[in-house]
Amino acid sequence: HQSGPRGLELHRPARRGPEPAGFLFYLLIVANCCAVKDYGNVTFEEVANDEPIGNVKRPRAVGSANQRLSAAVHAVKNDGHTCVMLGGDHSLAIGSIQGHAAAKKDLSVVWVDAHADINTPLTSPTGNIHGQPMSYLIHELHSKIPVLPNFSWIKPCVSAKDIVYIGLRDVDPEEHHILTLLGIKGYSMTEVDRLGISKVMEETCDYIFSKVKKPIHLSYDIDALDPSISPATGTPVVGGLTYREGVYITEHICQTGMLSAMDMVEVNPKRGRTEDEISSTVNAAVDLIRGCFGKLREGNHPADYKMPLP
Ligand code: 6HN
Ligand code: MN
Ligand code: MN
Ligand code: MN
Repeated sequence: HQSGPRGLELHRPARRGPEPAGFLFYLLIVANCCAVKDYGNVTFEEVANDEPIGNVKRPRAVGSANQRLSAAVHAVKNDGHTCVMLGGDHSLAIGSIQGHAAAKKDLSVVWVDAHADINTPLTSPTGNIHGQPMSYLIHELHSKIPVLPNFSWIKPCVSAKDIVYIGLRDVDPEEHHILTLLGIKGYSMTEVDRLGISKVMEETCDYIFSKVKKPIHLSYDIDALDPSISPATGTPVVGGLTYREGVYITEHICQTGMLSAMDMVEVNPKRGRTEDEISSTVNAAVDLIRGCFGKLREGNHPADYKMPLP
């Protein structure tokens, strides 16, 4: 998907119908100046007798859905496109990053989230896999991951030094230990407050591009934004990014020219209490995606634009 002068035009269907299986919401993506190809949905299929392993919930269903997602993302990348995943919860980053890494060796990951999502199955306080995706993907944590059914296809594919977190404000003690132990770069909301978002993004890009310009996997959890903007999500946390800080991140990532795939996750209309809460959350997600594909707040015009003559 090329970033065009006006960015992507994304429209939400006027009528809220039944949601396609596997996605908690969907957007009808209409090509404007960008060529957009819809690769369809990856369905989340229930698996019979999917008993917890330890406290890990629904391992077989999540493992198998991610395996199919990984193959789908691999195919999109082999077609040469920038890939956009609309979630769905953040466990989809397992398949999405794995499939991306299968096509592009040496990725950097920019993880925008209130949460670090780096619990191992053994440290997780909840057993929810959406709080664990990073742990399966990082080389340095490989020896800490127990065997789980339908997870054996996963091969660690990112190094701790190639990850940057932005927006953290709800990190479990076990996760904080892992982040410290591996020396993972992160800008919590404290650093966003101290430095401002422009400095955070400048430093983030200096850091990930310090040796070679690696392709970026942007994993954007809508709960990074403050719940006053995006309340329709599973685990809202007060004190988040403003709408403007959230969009600035996407504008900055876009201008690097290195965005290779993005996840837009945890957008969950079922968690909205009013129509306004749902539309505010979904519209923010759309604006973040458009920012990633070249939509500028200063305005855009086609390079070959000609003014009408009198
Ligand atoms: N998310 N740290 C908590 C857990 O259950 O491991 C919360 C995870 C939130 C997940 O942001 O996608
Ligand atoms: Mn979730
Ligand atoms: Mn997350
Ligand atoms: Mn989160």
